[in-house]
Amino acid sequence: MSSILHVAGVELPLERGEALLFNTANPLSLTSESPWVCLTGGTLENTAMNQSEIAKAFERIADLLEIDGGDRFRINSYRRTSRTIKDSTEDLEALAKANKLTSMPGVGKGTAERILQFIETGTSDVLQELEAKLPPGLPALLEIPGMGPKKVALVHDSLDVKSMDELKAVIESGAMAELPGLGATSVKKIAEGIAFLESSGGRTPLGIAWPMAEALAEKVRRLTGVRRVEIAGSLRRGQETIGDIDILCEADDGEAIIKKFVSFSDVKRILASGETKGSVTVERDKGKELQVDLRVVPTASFGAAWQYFTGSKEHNVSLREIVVKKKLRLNEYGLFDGEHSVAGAKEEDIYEALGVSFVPPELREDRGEFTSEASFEDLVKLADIRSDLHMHTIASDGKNTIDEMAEAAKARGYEYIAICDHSKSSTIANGLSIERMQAHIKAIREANDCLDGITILVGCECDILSNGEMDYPTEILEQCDWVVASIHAAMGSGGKKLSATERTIAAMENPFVCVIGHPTGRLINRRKPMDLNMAAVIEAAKRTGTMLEINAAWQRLDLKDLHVRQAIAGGVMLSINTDSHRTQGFEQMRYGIATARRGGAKKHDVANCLPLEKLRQRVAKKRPHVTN
Ligand code: DGT
Ligand code: CA
Ligand code: CA
Ligand code: ZN
Repeated sequence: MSSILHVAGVELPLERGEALLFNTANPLSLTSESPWVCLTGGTLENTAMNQSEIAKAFERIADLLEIDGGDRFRINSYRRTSRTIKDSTEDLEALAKANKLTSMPGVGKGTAERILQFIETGTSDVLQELEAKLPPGLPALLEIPGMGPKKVALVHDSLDVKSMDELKAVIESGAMAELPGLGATSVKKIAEGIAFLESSGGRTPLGIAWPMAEALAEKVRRLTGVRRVEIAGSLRRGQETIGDIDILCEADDGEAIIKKFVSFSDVKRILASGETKGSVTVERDKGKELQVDLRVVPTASFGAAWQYFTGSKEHNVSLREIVVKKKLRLNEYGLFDGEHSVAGAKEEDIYEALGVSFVPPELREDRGEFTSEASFEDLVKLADIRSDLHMHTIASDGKNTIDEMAEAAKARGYEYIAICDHSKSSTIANGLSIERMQAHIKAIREANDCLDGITILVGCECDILSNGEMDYPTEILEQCDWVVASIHAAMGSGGKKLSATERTIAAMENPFVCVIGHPTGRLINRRKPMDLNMAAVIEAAKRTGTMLEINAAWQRLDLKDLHVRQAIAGGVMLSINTDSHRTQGFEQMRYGIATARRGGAKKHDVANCLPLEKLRQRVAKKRPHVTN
């Protein structure tokens, strides 16, 4: 079973038990006064919980009830309500306001009251009672990939497991594998899930941290006496996950600024409050906190401090070697020759004074940025992007119409887009049957004819089946201007005929396949990448003239930075797409750009920086030539 999770304007199909884990990477519990409730732009929602959060809360009640050994009928009823809410095209809040919640299928008076309670308070008595009743360490086990409520209930009832540590103990002792219906393989998977959870749980995905950092930076910017505020650290470098947020502020009275900073309404805990540095935590998710460091520096040191606190540490260490060779001294206050300051106010001046090129923040990882081969010219940037070539509409699992997506893309200044709804085998994602796809193609062409100022390409996101074949026949694919081919099912490929690498390469052999969507299938902090031989994939991409996607959805960032490097070195063209399921999803392009830049991608490496005619030529090159 699976569900669709809505986060920050993106929707992801999830397998059972995954939703809650994902939950931990999502600041669902931010209150309505928090400026970053709407993560990828759009309007501020003035309710304690939005629709998808409420749907998830119902799902959680069902999960907890199931662990508690609750009544089957009740459990199913909560799950059904969750699905109803999730699938509802009507605005839950509007329904609630109009007192019409009971008009939804299967929603009675009691359920309506619970929904209302969630909207108004962000929680419900039922949920709180369940959480209080179960051993406190038990619900956390649901976050382990591979552990659904049934298994949690099983280990609790049979082995009296009440916490993560106790679960680890029964895995160690072999007792868990003895339980009916489990066995060594599934226990091994759960053990891997625990290891994965523990290794990745602490860092915050870029797409969560970035809007939070911006909102906080903006608050600091509005304080009196503040001249300039910038973001530093791993966030400025566009790293896929963030340990803590670093903010730099130019002002004279540091202590006064820090005092105000640590008393922001968002602050959960104050870790430090001094004359130049304040360190706090803000709530990222129920129980999870994200650290934010603010440093206040004078004008003369701003550039030096920005350079220093942008890091990475490894980049700074390498830079220091150059500094030492020049018999200079560099710290967060400036670059010095003896007592004389050589540079400090501007970051560029520091690099210049050291005789090296200014290194774009995304490339400050000590991955060869100081070598003579390094070139930063034409590194791709947001302004170079002319289109988005992977998005969904209400035809499959998106939330907006073709027109709405096109209008939003036009408003962003795009010249063209490709509508790429799911193919027939993606039943979870309401994939289009051949008949529906035929009608959809017509609808896209019509929308294109009616709308000026942007070209809407007919596209699809066609599943790569487990045997490596495409989910649509040639007669559909050849009608598409743009075909994204993706693996969505049977990722494990254990026991299957073809490996993920073989499936991917088989898809690339298809002349209509333009690009491989989210090539490794990973979900940051949640699902490991498929076991893909990247070198072989890149080689085949080059040979067949197929592009590789940088899926910009922050949950994916797939290809990731190092793969981008590898692909470019292999002469493969990239396409940076947001895979948007609603108009707000377009905002995520910046995460894809950051990833591309970290991989050293230049404007000419990116397909959606091409004018439409050039893109069409590239697509045509791979296709069979009709001669007559
Ligand atoms: P994060 O927070 O783990 O995602 O990664 P960063 O890079 O943001 O690291 P953070 O927040 O600990 O420190 C911010 C920057 O400050 C870091 O990138 C480089 C600089 N920095 C911190 N500690 C040191 C250090 O011991 N030596 C040098 N050279 N730089 C440091
Ligand atoms: Ca940091
Ligand atoms: Ca820090
Ligand atoms: Zn997609």
